Amino acid sequence: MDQASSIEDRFAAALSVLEKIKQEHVLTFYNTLDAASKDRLLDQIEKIDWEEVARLRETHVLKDPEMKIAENIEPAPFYPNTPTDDLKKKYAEAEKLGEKLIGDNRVAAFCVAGGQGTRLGFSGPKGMYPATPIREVSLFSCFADYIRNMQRKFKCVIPFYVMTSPLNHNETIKYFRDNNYLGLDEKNVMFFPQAMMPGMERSSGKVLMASVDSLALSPNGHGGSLKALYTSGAIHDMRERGVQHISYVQVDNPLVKLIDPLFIGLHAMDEAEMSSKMLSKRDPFEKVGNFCLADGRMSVIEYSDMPDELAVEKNDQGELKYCGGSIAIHMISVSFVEQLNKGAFRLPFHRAEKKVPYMDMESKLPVSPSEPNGVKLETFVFDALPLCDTSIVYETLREEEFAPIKNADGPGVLDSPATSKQMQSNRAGKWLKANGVEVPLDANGNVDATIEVSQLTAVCAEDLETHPLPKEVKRGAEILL
Ligand code: UD2
Repeated sequence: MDQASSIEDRFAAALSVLEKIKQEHVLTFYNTLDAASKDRLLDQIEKIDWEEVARLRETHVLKDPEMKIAENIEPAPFYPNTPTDDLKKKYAEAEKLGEKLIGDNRVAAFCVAGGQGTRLGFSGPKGMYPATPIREVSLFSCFADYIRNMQRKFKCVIPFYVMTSPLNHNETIKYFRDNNYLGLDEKNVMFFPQAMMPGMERSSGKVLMASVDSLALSPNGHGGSLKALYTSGAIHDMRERGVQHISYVQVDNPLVKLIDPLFIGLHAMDEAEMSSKMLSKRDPFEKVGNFCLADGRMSVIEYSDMPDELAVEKNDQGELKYCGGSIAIHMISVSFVEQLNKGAFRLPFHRAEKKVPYMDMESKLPVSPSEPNGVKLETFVFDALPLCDTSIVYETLREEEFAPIKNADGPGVLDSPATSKQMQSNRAGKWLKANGVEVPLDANGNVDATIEVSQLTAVCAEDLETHPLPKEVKRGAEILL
């Protein structure tokens, strides 16, 4: 809608669209609102694709769409972490190419941080969560330090793009501003919010209201990043800078190798449009997506959609056949995002029944449901993989690269701050050991000390070679490097 349109015209246009799809109840209180609230509500309404909402109400809300798994599924091929003899030369060349691309300012870092972090029970943007074992620096700080390290090493600029959502956008920007952009140059950091989707009432498909002047909105899934990168101008900014490849990471993993020369090089050398890192699944039902070739196309089948009989299937060597777990680390080519957005690309929506807080339309009182009352709809970034002509998968190691913080601490809880901190100490211990330092282990093989290596100091074991190191780490010690 044209900015200059009068508020009356905007209201009339909104009403006409909403009446057609029988969602006009969202304007019930419009006439009682002041000018600012009218504008807020209309603004939300104008940003939503109501035709899509109407379609999804039929296909995904009033019924649970059956997930169709392709007829021909096989495990996806991948580049192993340790190269076989015939791959050694390629890996060496790929690493060189990756380093050249980084040094030539062709690579950007991109973090999707629009999620709500509900499971962790942290009220601020998740990137602000104090993640590391000693200094307790934030997840965003880990990424900023990583970028600073690589910029120093390769004498280059790595612009950092952060996707927020309207729910945490201002707070995220304030955090960076208040903390001097975490040591990065302000002009190389860009924030943009993803789009939102209205929650719908499970049985009626009616859009839920959060208050008299607001819909019950939530972020439209990390798949929304592929559109938001384009509509926000981030892709345009990358083009102006000469950036060709985007290193995509989630906000929750402090161990992620945000800028990885070998992975970047393999992606670029094979001219892939979108590539992924995988790790060997801990067990058949680990909550990570599964890399497959579905009718010959690279795909990730989310853990919740993977049929049990496939998940447990073994290969001839008695190992899990579908061992490749997706940890949501990707390289995405700038030209691929452009090509998607210039065409009419549409990622499939996934349905999740959730407790959606809403306003009771009779009493106007807020309700916090104790049972799932609504349906949230999200798209997933990995659903763009089948749209690629070429997509590669590279195997990483869990102990080197994956220690996500997803759940609040508790006995036996995985992917929590405590498990992540232990894994951060473990990786630091492994790097020290590789440099000749004695490191104590406990009965479970965990490092029996708290060790933190700032990403500014090192992003791999080799970075510690020139750093002053202790001869040994004492049991129970705290070591900060
Ligand atoms: C994701 C993957 C799972 C595995 C795992 C690894 C999905 C559906 N599953 O599970 O296969 O790779 O991660 O850790 O992705 N986000 C947004 N906007 C949104 C929703 C999410 O930016 O609308 C971001 C969020 O801030 C976080 C990331 O996406 O950085 C992951 O989101 P999640 O916590 O919903 O994904 P999870 O842990 O269920």
